[in-house]
Amino acid sequence: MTETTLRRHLTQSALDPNLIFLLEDIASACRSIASLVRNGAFEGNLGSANVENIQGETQKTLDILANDEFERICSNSPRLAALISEEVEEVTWLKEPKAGDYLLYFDPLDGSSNLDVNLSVGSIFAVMQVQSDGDRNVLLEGRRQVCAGYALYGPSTMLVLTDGTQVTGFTCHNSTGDFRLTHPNMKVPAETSEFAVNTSRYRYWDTPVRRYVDECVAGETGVRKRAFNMRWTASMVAEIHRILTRGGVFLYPADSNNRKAGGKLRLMYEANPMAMIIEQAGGAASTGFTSILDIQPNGPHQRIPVILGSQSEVDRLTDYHNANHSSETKE
Ligand code: P6P
Repeated sequence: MTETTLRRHLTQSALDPNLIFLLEDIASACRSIASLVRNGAFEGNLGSANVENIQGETQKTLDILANDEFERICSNSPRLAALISEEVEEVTWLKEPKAGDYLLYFDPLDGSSNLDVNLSVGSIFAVMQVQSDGDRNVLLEGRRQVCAGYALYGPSTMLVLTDGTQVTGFTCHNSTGDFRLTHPNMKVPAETSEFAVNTSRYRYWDTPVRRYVDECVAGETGVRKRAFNMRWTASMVAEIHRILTRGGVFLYPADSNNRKAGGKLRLMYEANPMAMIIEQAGGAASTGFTSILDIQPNGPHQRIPVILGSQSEVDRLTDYHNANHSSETKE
């Protein structure tokens, strides 16, 4: 059987050819980043670049190199008007924006603190469109994303993307380097017994999050009447891929320590693309109170609370947030 390549899959879709060109450029950038990551030790790229990014985080050398690959490879896409990168404070305009031109939002190397310990990292991207000729507004809500995806640099290099019709996974063939369809129509299992959260932040958590995690930890003797498992890989891409594959819920909620900053994860190039993927796969994505894709951004690097994954667990968490909010407002 002839395996379906990314090119065949995209050309069989109803996508605008210019969007297909862009998605193929993104795939090329991810393939190049995979090589940089796997050869990082040989090229002295694993360490810190001793530079702080807009996020106030010390950049890894590979953070910068990955960003450069996205810029170098994607900037030639014929209708790409602007790049919005986690690693760059300002929006990079490539051309005078015309209605329908593409806007590329990306986190070039997410989870890069895992590099030095040889654990999975990834790239995350989302594509939206210029709304009218000359319009330089890039602060569009996630519902306007025309496609979103991620690359996972794990035991294999995978590209997972959605064009708003389904979620599709491709694996990079180790010898030929092309992405081949391996995971058609990915769906988040509705039920799960696995949650992902950084439990070391327990002391900062609000009541609803503590309630949810306490109930999971209570297991068979608690209200959930079953055992739960916990995972935390410090790489959002790896967590989301696991959830897409076997279910689960991922939490990086607002807490007393990050609330002033808006949360930990960034809306435009982490939460929004993952929310689109998870919703397209039958799951849900919330801040605890609001669907992430409905948030009206206030800046390109805005942070946001993130709860996403299996629908039943996200629903439970939003119920707990709303119940707590109601009881607090009555006091
Ligand atoms: P913590 C990586 O820095 C990241 O943005 C996500 O990929 C990951 O889920 C989270 O932050 C890890 O956060 O608190 O474990 O360092």
